[in-house]
Amino acid sequence: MQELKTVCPHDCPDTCSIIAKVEDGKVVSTKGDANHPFTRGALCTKVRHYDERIYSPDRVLYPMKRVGAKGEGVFQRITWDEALHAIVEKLQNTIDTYGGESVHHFKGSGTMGLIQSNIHFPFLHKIGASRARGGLCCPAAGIGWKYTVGENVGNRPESVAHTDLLIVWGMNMASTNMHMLAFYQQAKKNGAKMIVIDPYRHRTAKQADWFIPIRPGTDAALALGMMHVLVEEGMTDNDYIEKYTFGFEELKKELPRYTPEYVEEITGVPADDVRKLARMYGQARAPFIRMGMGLSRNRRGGMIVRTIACLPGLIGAFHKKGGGALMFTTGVFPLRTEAVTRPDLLPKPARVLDKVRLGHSLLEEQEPPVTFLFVTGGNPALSCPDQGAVRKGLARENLFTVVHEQFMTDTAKFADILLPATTSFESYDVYQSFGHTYFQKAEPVIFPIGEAWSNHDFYCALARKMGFADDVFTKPIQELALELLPDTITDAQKEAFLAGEPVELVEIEKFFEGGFPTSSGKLEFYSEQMARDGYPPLPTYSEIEDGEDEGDLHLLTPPAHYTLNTSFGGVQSLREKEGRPTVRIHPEDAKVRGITEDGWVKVYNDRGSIRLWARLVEDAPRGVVAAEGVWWTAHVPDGNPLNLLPSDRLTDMGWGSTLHDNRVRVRKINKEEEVGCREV
Ligand SMILES: Nc1nc2c(c(=O)[nH]1)N[C@H]1C(S)=C(S)[C@@H](COP(=O)(O)OP(=O)(O)OC[C@H]3O[C@@H](n4cnc5c(=O)[nH]c(N)nc54)[C@H](O)[C@@H]3O)O[C@H]1N2
Ligand SMILES: Nc1nc2c(c(=O)[nH]1)N[C@H]1C(S)=C(S)[C@@H](COP(=O)(O)OP(=O)(O)OC[C@H]3O[C@@H](n4cnc5c(=O)[nH]c(N)nc54)[C@H](O)[C@@H]3O)O[C@H]1N2
Ligand code: SF4
Ligand SMILES: [Mo]
Repeated sequence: MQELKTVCPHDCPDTCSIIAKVEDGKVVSTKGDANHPFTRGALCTKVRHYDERIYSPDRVLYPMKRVGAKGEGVFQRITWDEALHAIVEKLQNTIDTYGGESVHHFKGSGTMGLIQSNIHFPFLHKIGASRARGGLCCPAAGIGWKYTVGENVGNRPESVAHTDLLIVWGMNMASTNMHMLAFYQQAKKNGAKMIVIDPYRHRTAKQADWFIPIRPGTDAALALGMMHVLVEEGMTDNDYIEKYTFGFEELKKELPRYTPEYVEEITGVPADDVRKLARMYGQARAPFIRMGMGLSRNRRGGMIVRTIACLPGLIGAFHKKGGGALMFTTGVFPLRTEAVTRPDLLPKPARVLDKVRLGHSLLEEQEPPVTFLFVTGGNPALSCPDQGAVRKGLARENLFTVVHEQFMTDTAKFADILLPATTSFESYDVYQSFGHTYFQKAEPVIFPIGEAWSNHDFYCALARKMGFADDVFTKPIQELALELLPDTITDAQKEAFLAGEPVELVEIEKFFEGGFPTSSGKLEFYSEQMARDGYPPLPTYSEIEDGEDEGDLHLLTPPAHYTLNTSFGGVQSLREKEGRPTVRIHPEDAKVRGITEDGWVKVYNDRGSIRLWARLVEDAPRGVVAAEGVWWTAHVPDGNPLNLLPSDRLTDMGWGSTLHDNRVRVRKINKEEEVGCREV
């Protein structure tokens, strides 16, 4: 038996260091690595029995070609050689007929490894394929944060151990960032308090000292109301403002209208609570705000994050031990990702398509049309909004789709050629985190299962078969990894990296030495860059006309505790723990719809209709319903995916998804409809 080190590849801020126990070439168990400074030996429930995912009966083990209808999932085994040959032939034909831009790619967040998740880029650049902009997750959050702070860095997550007040703003930390919450537990022992601001009472909210339910999408108004009270009641740190911030006088002129009473009208948070919150924040020694990604998944998302990021600037919290704020840590890594992405291989600027609007790109008239689609590490037939359009697009007979996957996912079933992918336990990569400051390399701990290839294996082989001789396609992956390292790396850091230890290259505190990493060197209440980019230069709450009457309830689509996006749908034990595809609805909202007890209901709007198990609980305030998790269609009662309901509208910044910003109706299902409702 061997104990081998690896890293969790999933799209999670915690990027855990894992120790895999391997016996006779098989992973028999997984545990956390106690030597990792941030994750400290703990793994979440999802990854604690990762062998179940690696050896799942749903794994794709061999290359296959489709012999059934698109979406049906009937395939015939072929060899890798045959698969590559078929892809190259079709690709060349497509490029000759329509040009390189008729080729499109959906890159998901299945692996966060810097090489495996980027290695398709040099290949796509070479053929001049269409490029994707934006993303499902949270591009608006990154952009909004940077307008205020300058870089995607914040206060060290571990430092929350020294806070006296943690505000968890739009994040279900207990499910999605548990290691940072563990640092807060140390502060709690010393009397710290936790406030959660979220539209619904999730796991983390239930642990909070104070849960503040807020109307979705209105957080900028709440933050501005807090600023109003801080200024009015003289709780600001004026020396700090003078030294470290830009544009306070302009901001001050905006604040009078954000009275707690006006803020109550917008947010639903009672005026007295707005005052109480502002006072708790203003009087705390070192308050820390942890913002979640979901906070930005709405039409005001970027501006919300930009506005909340201003709050610590008013009281000097960014420079207090235990205080400040955090959105991402991504900006702390000076790694040379262009060694893998190779923008220099792009012959000319290529057409750009919105990732969030995949259905639109596949269905609506494009010049040239999209006739070839690669999917790597993603499951757009479940994860993208406006599923109706996505699935119709994927079903197009004149679209050739290549899916490289670990599992027989909903998307895989639409593939013309389906290729088996390794898991991170079977492949090499380098990981940086977006929730802590360490990066780490991981060697494979077992041989590939079946005939699985890594993304690197696949795209390099395909490039060579296309006749591309560039060195990125031929050099060993270990060499590529070394090219990611910056010149500034010390010998000791390099040695630790090569030994597979977590390495911190730059201390995050450096970014705040003497100021902020913005162009003015200060935290920007007023942003000239925003004005240049066509946004209001000051923190703002803006009204949005809905314009469409899609439903009378606001739908939230947050993460589930026991799964991660769609990546654990193939693990039965986790699915069983999660229970059923559920929608939480306030008992009063249920009652007026004739629903008096928990049971299957129909949730629908203009885009689609699905079945969910209604749980009548006061976790959801009136007017809001929450459906956690994205279930595979094989595990939902009528086979209809949740993301039929959200629209493909974009965020205010960064072409992100607005998955938390949709309206639906809920109704009881009739007796005859129950027949189609298989028990799951
Ligand atoms: N309703 C609802 N919708 C959501 C969300 C939600 O919470 N609710 N979350 C949204 C968010 S935040 C995100 S980031 C997106 C995520 O959506 P996607 O980016 O589509 O990610 P996943 O659904 O996790 O699918 C990742 C797939 O990649 C495969 N994979 C993993 N590693 C590798 C690899 O190394 N190589 C290859 N070839 N494949 C691999 C996995 O098996 C998995 O099927 O979903 C968004 N959609
Ligand atoms: N267990 C588990 N862990 C995960 C994932 C998972 O699916 N399961 N997904 C991973 C991925 S890809 C990501 S991006 C992260 C996401 O992790 P989180 O940031 O925790 O989750 P989000 O969906 O982004 O939404 C977080 C919270 O934002 C709230 N919210 C929505 N709209 C608003 C609003 O307008 N205002 C406020 N204040 N709150 C709002 C939602 O109700 C939800 O509780 O988690 C990662 N980790
Ligand atoms: S999903 Fe997140 S918490 Fe779980 S093991 Fe991976 S990095 Fe750690
Ligand atoms: Mo995400």
